[in-house]
Amino acid sequence: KAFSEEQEALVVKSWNAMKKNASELALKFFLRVFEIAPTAKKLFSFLRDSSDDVPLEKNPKLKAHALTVFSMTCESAVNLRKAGKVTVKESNLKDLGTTHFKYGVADEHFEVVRFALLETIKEAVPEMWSAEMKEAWKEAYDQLVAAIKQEMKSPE
Ligand code: HEM
Ligand code: ISQ
Repeated sequence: KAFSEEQEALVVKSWNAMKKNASELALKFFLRVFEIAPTAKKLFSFLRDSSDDVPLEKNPKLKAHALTVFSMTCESAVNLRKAGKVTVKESNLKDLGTTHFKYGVADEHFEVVRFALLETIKEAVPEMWSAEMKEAWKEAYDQLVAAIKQEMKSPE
């Protein structure tokens, strides 16, 4: 599916506006995921291993992890437009496929995370939010997920 320059611009613009509140955003994103799917908490080793008396917002790995999902989706949007396909650099698709397969991430989880991602953006930049912006993020996320799932299906 084609990804237009306008769609890329909508994703990049909103991500740039959200970055300054990155911490708060990351925490909200994670909390939203666990609100919808409480059992997903068990998938994350750094949450499973941390004792119950360390609150989520104090977990050092949580913020970085949630922000990676945002930045990779944004990066995916840029590359979809530039190259016409998903390319991610930080950690390659094979590694992402392996990690998510190993930790037991299921199809429903990808939908929960997509919903949480879109809601988090909507609340972060209400003045910018539009049906077009939603569609652009959804498309960038869906295509990134399709690429990750492809790798999950054929683990080495
Ligand atoms: C780990 C990105 C979807 C659960 C990771 C890592 C990245 C990442 C970059 C760390 C890579 C590594 O350790 O090799 C993404 C992206 C997603 C996505 C870009 C969608 C576009 C999901 C979904 C779930 C999930 C839907 C399930 C709720 C996990 C878990 C880990 C992980 C459990 C391992 C965390 C740990 O170290 O314990 N993800 N993820 N991810 N992701 Fe995702
Ligand atoms: C998916 N993978 C890694 C980290 C995440 C944080 C929040 C929501 C989804 C995630």
